Amino acid sequence: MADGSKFGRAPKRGEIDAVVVGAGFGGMYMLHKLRELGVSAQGFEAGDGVGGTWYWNRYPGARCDVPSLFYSYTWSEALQTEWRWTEKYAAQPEILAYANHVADRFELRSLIAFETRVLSAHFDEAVDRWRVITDRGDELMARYVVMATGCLSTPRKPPIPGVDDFAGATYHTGAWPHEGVDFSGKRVAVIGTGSSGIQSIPQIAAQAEHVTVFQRTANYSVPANNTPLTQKDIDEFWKLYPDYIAMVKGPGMGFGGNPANALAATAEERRQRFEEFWGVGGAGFLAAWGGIITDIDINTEAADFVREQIGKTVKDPKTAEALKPNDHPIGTKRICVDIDYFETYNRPNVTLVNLKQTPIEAVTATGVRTSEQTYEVDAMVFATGFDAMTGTLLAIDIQGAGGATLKDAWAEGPKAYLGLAVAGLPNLFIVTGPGSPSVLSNMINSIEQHVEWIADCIAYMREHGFTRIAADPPTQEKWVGHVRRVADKTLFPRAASWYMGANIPGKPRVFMPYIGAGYRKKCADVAAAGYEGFDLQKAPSDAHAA
Ligand code: N01
Repeated sequence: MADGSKFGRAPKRGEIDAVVVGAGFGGMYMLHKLRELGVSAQGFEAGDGVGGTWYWNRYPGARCDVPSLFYSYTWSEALQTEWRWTEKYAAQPEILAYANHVADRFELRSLIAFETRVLSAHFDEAVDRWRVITDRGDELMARYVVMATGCLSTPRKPPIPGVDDFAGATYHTGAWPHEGVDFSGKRVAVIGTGSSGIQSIPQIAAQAEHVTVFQRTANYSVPANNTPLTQKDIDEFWKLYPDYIAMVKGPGMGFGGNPANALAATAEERRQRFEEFWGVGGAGFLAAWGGIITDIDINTEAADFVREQIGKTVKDPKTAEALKPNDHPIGTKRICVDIDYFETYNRPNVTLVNLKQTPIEAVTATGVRTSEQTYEVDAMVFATGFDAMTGTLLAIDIQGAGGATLKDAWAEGPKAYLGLAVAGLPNLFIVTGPGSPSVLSNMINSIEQHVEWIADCIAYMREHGFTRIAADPPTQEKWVGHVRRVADKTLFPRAASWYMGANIPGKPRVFMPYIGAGYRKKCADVAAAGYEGFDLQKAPSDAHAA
């Protein structure tokens, strides 16, 4: 890693304009924008390199489920033209290489202290600055704090009895060893069949002696139909690019679409379109018909179609039946995109354990015990997900004006105005926070929109001499209510998903991302109206606003 700053560096102390937490795609772009504005900024990153989610999730099979050509920053056309993706859906090493290329090309590394975790941020009202403390002894007084900490960055190992007693090697897909893992000749347990499990199981099965998959909830998955990218694909992309940019910069799309056209079509026409979208592959399957995510009848037809494909693919009828999702509408948990996932169950070295019938009772020193039997294994892979959207933020001791803590503010679930700012925490911004489209959108586009909004806001404050901006509590409350009402019109609340916080015992059940249309326009309108819904102040003591 071409980073001279990470080992043995002296703690950073003193005043700075901004602290940026996290060096994934959000943090890197934020640092670039702040530097452009002439705002001094310090990045802190727990890992020893850039890339965020793509730095940590190095499990075999990790791959983007957004087509690579669209999973790129749009803010530098030079970068867009010079970077050449090799596959329709890029694999993790290629995306991490892209992140490293960006860090080098835009000379971002010198702005980041690596292997450094932010422990606390307390707002000092006397000076309108955050006191930011890290685990490496840094203590900075920053006018602004930008949390670019990612939505899926706190891996979660479930509290199964005996889970720490296992004598063999254990891995979590979200914190995979950088040197890789050789499963040759090993009996491996994989717990979890979300996107990470579904991507990694075929790869692990290709190497290991035996894989036992412990499935609690069967999941919908659509084949990626991944292919190498050809020059023709790239030429096509550039033809579409102006429309794509217009869409990215446009008012912002909502989820769901109009069910009317699906209902007007015949069952045969609907089926044909499912076939067509299945053939193309990928998460776009959910766009086969408007209304899949809002109308249970259309949704059930789509779900039946997927169940039928599983039945056709998996040879053993009992395994096929267990793999058919049946307890939530399709799309209400993140749809998975796979390469040979269901086919993998036709391998002689793969066993599916249906935890709905035979739950896990305990992990022992040598394996996994269910209500039926013990499975002896040499290694265990936890593909058990994350404390999504709030876990990483709540792990930092954040205290705003009057000592109000983020923990208290979010005791009943996350509340953030536009997903960008939290009432009571002045001058602190979240990139793709709860209450914004975030995980339901192309993350890289949403990251760009938030970073640009935050940069514009800081520029505005500096220009007008403001030292404090805070979301107005009643306006935030209205937004939070709106986010919930929009979600309630969809099928999303019917699933016990991580979108709802349902994967973490005790976490409030609140649908966290925003699914409505027009989000970008709303953010732009708020800014154009002088940051409507925010309270802006000037500190008389601070003549030179940072
Ligand atoms: O995590 P998950 P993930 N006993 O929470 C199971 C993104 N992503 O890492 O559903 C047994 O989805 C749990 O079962 P259940 C994407 O947004 C993207 O896979 O709770 N099982 C579930 O099967 C994704 O949605 C890509 O019943 C237990 C699994 O573990 C998000 O990250 C690739 C259990 C967790 O699934 C998270 O995906 C990877 C227990 N005690 C990830 N506890 C791309 O393709 C949990 N489970 C870009």
